[in-house]
Amino acid sequence: MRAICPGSFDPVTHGHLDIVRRAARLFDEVVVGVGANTSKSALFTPDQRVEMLTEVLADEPRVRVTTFSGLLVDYCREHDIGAVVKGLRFASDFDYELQMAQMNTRLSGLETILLPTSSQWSYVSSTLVREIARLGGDVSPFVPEATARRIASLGPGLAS
Ligand code: COD
Repeated sequence: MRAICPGSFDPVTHGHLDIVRRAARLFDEVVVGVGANTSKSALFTPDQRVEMLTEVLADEPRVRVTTFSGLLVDYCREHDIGAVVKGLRFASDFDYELQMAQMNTRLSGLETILLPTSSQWSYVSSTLVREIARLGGDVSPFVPEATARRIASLGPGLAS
């Protein structure tokens, strides 16, 4: 079966990568779908995020990375994707993910698999990485090396 790991990935973190790599052990093919979460202010464009994810996941032959827009259920129907894989860190993730999972099932019968975060990445989020980066801190422990370099290259005038 083909599955999708959807997210904003702005930027991709070791927490995201852990979920994608574990999903790739469970499914025949995993699509990493870069979507837009309009409630968050972006650091990178969707195309830049796809580039960074593609580079770091080049060693996973069953994983491919793409952007998607519109409803996730429509994208999955059009691309023969049978399951959504999401990561769970804490109770607030559960509340958010459960509601989306139930809505997606109601909309089209699409199932969601919730994988618990690995303990070493449970506190990592793109939102905190963006904040640390904007305030000039070191994000290299939380993101792949190439992503950290890319964030550093944005310089002091980081996208707002
Ligand atoms: N450890 C484990 N999992 C993690 C970690 C971590 N450290 N960090 C993040 N994750 C998980 C998140 O829990 C989430 O499951 C996934 O990784 C992606 O996280 P983000 O923050 O990059 O992405 P989001 O939550 O902003 O992405 C939201 C989507 C774009 C997926 C969502 O808005 C969506 O599906 N939009 C499409 C429109 C749609 O269909 N809307 C109706 C939904 S019912």
